[in-house]
Amino acid sequence: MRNGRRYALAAAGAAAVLVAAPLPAMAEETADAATGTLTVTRFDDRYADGLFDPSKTTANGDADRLNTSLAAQLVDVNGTRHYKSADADGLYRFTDVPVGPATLYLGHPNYPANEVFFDATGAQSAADIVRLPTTEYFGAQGTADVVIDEDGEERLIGMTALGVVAKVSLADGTPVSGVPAIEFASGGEWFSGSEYAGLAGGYEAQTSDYRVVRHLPGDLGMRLTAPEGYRVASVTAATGSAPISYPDIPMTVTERDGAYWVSSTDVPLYFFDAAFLVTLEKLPDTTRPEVAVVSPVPTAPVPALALQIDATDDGGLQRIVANIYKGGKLVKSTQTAAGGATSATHTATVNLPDGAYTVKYNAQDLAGNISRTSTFDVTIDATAPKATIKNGRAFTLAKGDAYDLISFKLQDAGKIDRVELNGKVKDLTDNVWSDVNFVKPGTFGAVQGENTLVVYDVAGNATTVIFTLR
Ligand SMILES: [Ca+2]
Ligand SMILES: [Ca+2]
Ligand SMILES: [Ca+2]
Ligand SMILES: [Ca+2]
Repeated sequence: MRNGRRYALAAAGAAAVLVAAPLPAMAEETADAATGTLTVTRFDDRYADGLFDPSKTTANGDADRLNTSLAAQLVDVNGTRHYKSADADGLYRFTDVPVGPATLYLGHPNYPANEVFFDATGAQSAADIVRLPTTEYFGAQGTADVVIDEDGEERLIGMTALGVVAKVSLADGTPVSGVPAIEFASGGEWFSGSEYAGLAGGYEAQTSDYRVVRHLPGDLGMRLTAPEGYRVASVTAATGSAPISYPDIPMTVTERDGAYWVSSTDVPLYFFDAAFLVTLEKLPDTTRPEVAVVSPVPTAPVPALALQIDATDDGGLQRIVANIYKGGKLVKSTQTAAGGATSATHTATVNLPDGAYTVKYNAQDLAGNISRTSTFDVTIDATAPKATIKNGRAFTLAKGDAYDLISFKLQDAGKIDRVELNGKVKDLTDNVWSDVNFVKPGTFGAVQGENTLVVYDVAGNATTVIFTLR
């Protein structure tokens, strides 16, 4: 009805203009002069559901209301600017607008703009609303394309300043910086987030000119890629004026399609933030430790087992173990606790009876993973060689406590390696049985008077014999 009346008035105005116009142009002027009206309902979506319904109230009693505080502007098909304040009933009515495409501008209350406008014309739910761009036209303006026709046009335009943020931390509250990817959603659109400067672990989406993205009412979403080695342990949400620091009112979070969602209708004031509070935890460690023996490199008998076994594990080591077996039976177990270190060394010196042994060693991480068990064989020889003086005149000639000639028979189960006579080395073929024959002054470094013969086995054990040559 209202539009019809306005149209009638517009037609009367056109007729008045024609009084002064030349008669032949009358038909053409009548066609060109077709006009229409545009009625704009502008509202603050204080109960943030994207619809204009003042009967609904938020948790703290706020409700949608018309916004009449600023003028609305319309640039018509001819480029003419129409400037309107709200009528007494709170609506903006542009009349006598030439039919054709036009642009509607609704002023932001802040400059630079810190709100977002949306077109809710005909919307049944927040899913139907459409984000409007903000452009500059005598200030920051929510901007909508309209087409004026003779039937009259109506627009329902809402304004909101919802924020969506995330705080990412570990269970102990340590903030997590450098989350590889985090995004926030509203109005069916995803916005890439970044970390606040100066607030570790706090994230939000920013516009290309580094200003906060204001979100449309409806489902507000967040999804993120946890840093390598971590996963999401829990996501909760809260709302408030500064929820990153003071998350006061809990919000219900639902999870779907790999994202977390809250409803903007849980936000008590339409310029508050919904804050997702993300707790990360380390991924379970399923990787075995690596382990390597450093000592001994068991190619020959040794007098004692000096173990050094190194291990590494990215998730932290619990202990390194080396068990010593003889004939398949455990004779000694050694270990070192690693206390969660990512690398550790186990050392032990083990004295054992002579014989052949097998050592099995491995490492365990904090998660209980056990490295491959490795094995090496080792022979213990802790017994010094035997050296006995040979009898028989061909080998040995004794005169009292001294000798004109002396020969030795050498024996060692771990094999004789060499002798040193007065410090002069004589290498021998490694054998269980060996000899040093026909020693007299002038041979093998022997001298008149006291001589010292040291006999070594392969393991390094030594026997010393002192004798006197005449
Ligand atoms: Ca509403
Ligand atoms: Ca591991
Ligand atoms: Ca020996
Ligand atoms: Ca030798």
